[in-house]
Amino acid sequence: MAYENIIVEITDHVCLIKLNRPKALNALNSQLVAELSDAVRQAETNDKVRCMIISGCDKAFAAGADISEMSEKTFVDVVTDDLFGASLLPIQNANKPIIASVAGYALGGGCELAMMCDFIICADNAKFGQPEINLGVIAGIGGTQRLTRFVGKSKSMDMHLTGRFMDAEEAERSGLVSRVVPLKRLAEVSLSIAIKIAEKSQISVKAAKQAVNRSYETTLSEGLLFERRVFHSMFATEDQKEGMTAFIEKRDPHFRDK
Ligand code: DAK
Repeated sequence: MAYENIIVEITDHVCLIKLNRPKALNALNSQLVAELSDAVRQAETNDKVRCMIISGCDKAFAAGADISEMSEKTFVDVVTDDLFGASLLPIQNANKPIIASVAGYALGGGCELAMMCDFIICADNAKFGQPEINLGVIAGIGGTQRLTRFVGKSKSMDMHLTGRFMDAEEAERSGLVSRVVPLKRLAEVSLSIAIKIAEKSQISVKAAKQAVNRSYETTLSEGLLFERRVFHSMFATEDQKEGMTAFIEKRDPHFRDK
């Protein structure tokens, strides 16, 4: 698939996917979403890729679903097309880690896209929000569910009912983002974090991602059992022997994903 709305680059085992509709503040139209999903699917099966980053431009990660594309749609249209249903599953279901690197606006579907990723690093100019209430709709790609899990009911309700934006400092304080960095350093810091993840045993990376995600889906006791069993299974890998031996021998481990 030829990409017109995203730019994809692979460097140091990291696939950088940059949303590239800056004039529309990276509003998520169907073509951009199709390209993004395709890029993630390709990265998932590319052995050279061990981590992904989704980013936007300095002014906007994504200012939401494309309102001009959506405005005339009917109920039957959105149900029939399953708007933003299956098309975003490759991101939600990715096995490889995906970092959202957010500068500027991450609103509506843009905020939801960021939350679909494994974690969010943002620039100090980031603004998060679920302003769909101002358009006479509500969040539709997971905002009411994921934002509530990130920041709790009170703040999530505030965001969804008033449509207000949350700045980077509040987003970090509330647990929505893992780190805030100066805008100038966002790309560099995001890449260095992704490279760090890419250097780990990919078996452990996948296991850690699955175990953390399981905490959203199950009870504590089931989650603890899942984690323990996955931990036990790591002892069947060469990378566990290498990691622990390297520690004892006071050297860096050389993981082979085996
Ligand atoms: N869609 C389309 N175009 C957009 C856009 C958007 N979401 N956001 C910005 N743009 C365009 C503007 O129209 C403008 O285009 P031109 O007029 O230059 O052609 C250009 O980007 C620059 O925007 P502004 O001139 O407005 O820039 P400002 O700096 O003044 O303001 C802003 C920036 C981000 C505060 C403002 O643009 C804004 O409020 N944008 C809309 C934010 C928003 O409401 N986002 C939520 C979108 S609704 C569903 C699932 C999910 C969804 C829907 C259905 N189903 C399952 C059925 C999701 C819905 C949403 O995300």
